[in-house]
Amino acid sequence: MNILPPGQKASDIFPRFGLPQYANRFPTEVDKIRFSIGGDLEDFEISEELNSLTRVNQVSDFHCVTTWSKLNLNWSGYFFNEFYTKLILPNVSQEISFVVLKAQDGYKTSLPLIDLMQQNVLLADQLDKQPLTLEHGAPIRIVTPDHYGYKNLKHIKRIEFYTEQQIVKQGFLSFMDHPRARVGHEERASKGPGIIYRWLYKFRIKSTIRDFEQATTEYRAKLKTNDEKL
Ligand SMILES: Nc1nc2c(c(=O)[nH]1)N[C@H]1C(S)=C(S)[C@@H](COP(=O)(O)O)O[C@H]1N2
Ligand SMILES: [Mo]
Repeated sequence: MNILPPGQKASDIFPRFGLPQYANRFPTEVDKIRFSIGGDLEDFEISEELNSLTRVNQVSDFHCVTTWSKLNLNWSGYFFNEFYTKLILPNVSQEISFVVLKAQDGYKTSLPLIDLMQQNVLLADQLDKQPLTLEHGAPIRIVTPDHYGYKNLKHIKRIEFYTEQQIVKQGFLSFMDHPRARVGHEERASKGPGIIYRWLYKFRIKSTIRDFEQATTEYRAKLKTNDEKL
């Protein structure tokens, strides 16, 4: 039996989801795993290096801030902790405390390094033993079950490591990105108690799922016609 965190409800489906403005944005490179590292370190690229890490399978729950949860997702990939220790730390000369995550669709978020070093945080490239699809983060994404969905960045393009906290989101919508967003503490947003956001967000679930589904169907159709023309 899974115990749901405060304010969450189990969902039968695992939809492609996010802020409405991302429904029509898609990753450009989904077949090859390749992303860059930077920030307070010198830039370098990660690709085949991941093969030197231990492959791990993990069953974990996924909690979207809008109150839906998908239980028992079957991920496979690499521990972020091992990734950091083996592939990043040798290039680090300062004390890193903050990580900025950037995606191929323009989405970005951040987390304290200590949150990403938890034992259940993955760089995941498979779901249900299959390579990640366009819907769920191809070719590789972050899975951090103890943080709301919006910290589980899909389509990783770049990971930046910093000694100091950075401002990642500015403007009106910045309140939606809590610096930690821990599900157990109901840290849904950076302003006000989490509980009020349950009610604000849950009315948007259906329309968001529909918008994302429609955008994905159209995009897949376009990919298919392009293929046929070649
Ligand atoms: N690159 C990227 N990552 C993202 C998002 C996005 O729009 N783009 N949305 C976030 C949000 S709000 C949620 S709930 C989850 C949804 O993951 P899913 O689409 O695999 O269900 O992805 C998160 N990571
Ligand atoms: Mo979300």
